[in-house]
Amino acid sequence: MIGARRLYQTACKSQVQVLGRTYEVDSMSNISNSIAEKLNRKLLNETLSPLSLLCRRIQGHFEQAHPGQFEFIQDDNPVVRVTQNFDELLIPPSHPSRSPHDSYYINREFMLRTHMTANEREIMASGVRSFLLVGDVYRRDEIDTSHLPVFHQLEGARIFTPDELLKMERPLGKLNSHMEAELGKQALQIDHDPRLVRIVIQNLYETLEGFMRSLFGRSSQIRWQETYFPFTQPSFEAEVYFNDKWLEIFGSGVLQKQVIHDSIDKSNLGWAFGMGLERVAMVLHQIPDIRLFWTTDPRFHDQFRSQLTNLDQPIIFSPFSKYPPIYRDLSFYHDSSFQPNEIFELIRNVDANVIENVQLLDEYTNPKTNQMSKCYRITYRSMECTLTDSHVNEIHSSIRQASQSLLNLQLR
Ligand code: FA5
Ligand code: MG
Repeated sequence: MIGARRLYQTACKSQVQVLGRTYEVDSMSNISNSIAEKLNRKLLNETLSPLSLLCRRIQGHFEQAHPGQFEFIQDDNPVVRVTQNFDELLIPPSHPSRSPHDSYYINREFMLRTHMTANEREIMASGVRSFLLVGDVYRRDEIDTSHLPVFHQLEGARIFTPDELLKMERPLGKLNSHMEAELGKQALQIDHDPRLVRIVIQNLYETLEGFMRSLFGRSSQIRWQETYFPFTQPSFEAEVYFNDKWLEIFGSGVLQKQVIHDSIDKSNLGWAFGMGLERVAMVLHQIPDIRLFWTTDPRFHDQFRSQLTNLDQPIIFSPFSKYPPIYRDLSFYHDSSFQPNEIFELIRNVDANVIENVQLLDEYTNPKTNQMSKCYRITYRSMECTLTDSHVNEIHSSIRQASQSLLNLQLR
């Protein structure tokens, strides 16, 4: 039933190599060819990638604003145990992100991390209490100009002893009034001292406001809102007003007691945050399509060269080409087991590089027969050349064939 899973199994039989290690394939395995290709290219190690430049800039800010405080760690191996990504972070067994429709499984024991929070506990276990962590993360997702199944996250965390916190307390203990209001909406963790929690939140707020202003400008407008994560309580997300839009930058909160590693005394408290690097780089440089980060065209990377010597140099990307799009529609009948992410994954596996967008145009359920149908419009556009009609027809016909043979869809 699951297309990507079949593609993978035919290609790889009973074992698979991921980043030099061999894993057994089982019924959970669903890593597709297009993901396997991306696993080996480490954008954070390419000096002219706007992502690695952004990481250096972030590191520079933290070293200057909080000297000696944070250890900077890059983790290039996205393979984690399923328990690390979910169970240890208190993500319940029924959570939708655990579904193989949403996440990439190597097998029932190992997966590609869906967020950098998955590596936090092992860093704490190594004795590091205050860190910034970057790496690649993987999620099965829709296809458009701001989503790819692989992106990069910066995670940060800081753990305090009660003594450290009390030394940081302000005479007035005053929180920013907006944070005060947001905090008022959420319950604290049982057995957390509200006085200590306020100091943790004050530090989270000041550290991350300073960080966002260093990225988006001193006078940028920032707003904090309550949100929910299973591994933090209370939890906040922050948005920045940039180019006439509010943009979600990161999620954050006070780490759940059970999430802080057992090697750390139970009286300690800490905060953590997680932020998407592509999203920030796209906004800062006005990069219009997330696929550009993966191009090998030097006309992209050369535009960031001046940041090698001056990281704060503002750079607005100028599109080097806008090749025309070609549209094709894919219409089919399906039953209630149909999952949209399966068709996205199938399309990506036929040729991920020339597909800009897949959009649901129309859906219909026949009231008499209960038969369902959907029509998706696929936008074909290359970043590197003008596509010809016959090339697109070939790809489109492969997609049609694969929809029939792998997903059992009845084409219209
Ligand atoms: C998380 O991944 C949490 N682990 C963040 C966190 C860490 C919360 C520590 C509390 C404590 P979320 O799924 O919202 O949360 O993603 C975090 C950030 O990653 C988002 O704010 C956004 O900047 C970025 N992001 C999420 N999904 C995508 C995507 N598909 N493409 C690009 N960036 C994304
Ligand atoms: Mg979010």
